[in-house]
Amino acid sequence: MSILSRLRTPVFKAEGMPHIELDTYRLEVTGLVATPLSLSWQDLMALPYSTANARLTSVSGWSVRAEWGGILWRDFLEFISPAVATSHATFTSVGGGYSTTVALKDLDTPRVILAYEVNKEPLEREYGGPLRMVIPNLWGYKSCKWLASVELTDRMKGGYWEDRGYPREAAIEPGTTLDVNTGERRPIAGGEVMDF
Ligand SMILES: Nc1nc2c(c(=O)[nH]1)N[C@H]1C(S)=C(S)[C@@H](COP(=O)(O)O)O[C@H]1N2
Ligand SMILES: [Mo]
Repeated sequence: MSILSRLRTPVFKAEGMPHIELDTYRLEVTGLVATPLSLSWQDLMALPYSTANARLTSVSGWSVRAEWGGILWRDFLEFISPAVATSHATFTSVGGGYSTTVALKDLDTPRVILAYEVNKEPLEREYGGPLRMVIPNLWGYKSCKWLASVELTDRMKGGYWEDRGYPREAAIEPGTTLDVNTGERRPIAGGEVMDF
């Protein structure tokens, strides 16, 4: 059982929970890239491994800190070599039922990660395994679970929650949040939650 389930971190699955086998899993990289890629699990495991200690903070009022393990976005971006016109990335989940778009400038921070581990344990399916985004500086709905494709584009787009009224930019706003790690309600200043 991972730290996330021990803490009873909420499980969000707007589109349901896809069935994914590692043997047939592929991460598609499309759009404004030199060469479109279809990466197998083995291909992903060959990319540089890092960890990022960071919070996932939901607009619905909770925040969880964990040590996410996987491929840092900065390393991934270097590997896929995007075209100069690229300004955004669209993330879509397996089956296509959930998607969200993020500006590359918002992804260009050291703790944005394509995560397949949490606290050195494999990321459970409930929490987006085998592979999810963790973007600690934006509301949690930008951190696409069950990642199936990354499309590089030159524009912002709608998405699952964005089309239902949530902001496309999704900067974390000041307010209060329930710290899932301690069970305490705490004020947040806006932006990535760094102080607890
Ligand atoms: N594919 C997919 N990704 C998703 C969601 C979802 O419903 N489906 N929910 C989002 C929301 S609103 C949040 S806050 C986080 C929650 O992550 P968790 O379910 O692992 O706690 O995942 C985000 N990524
Ligand atoms: Mo959320």
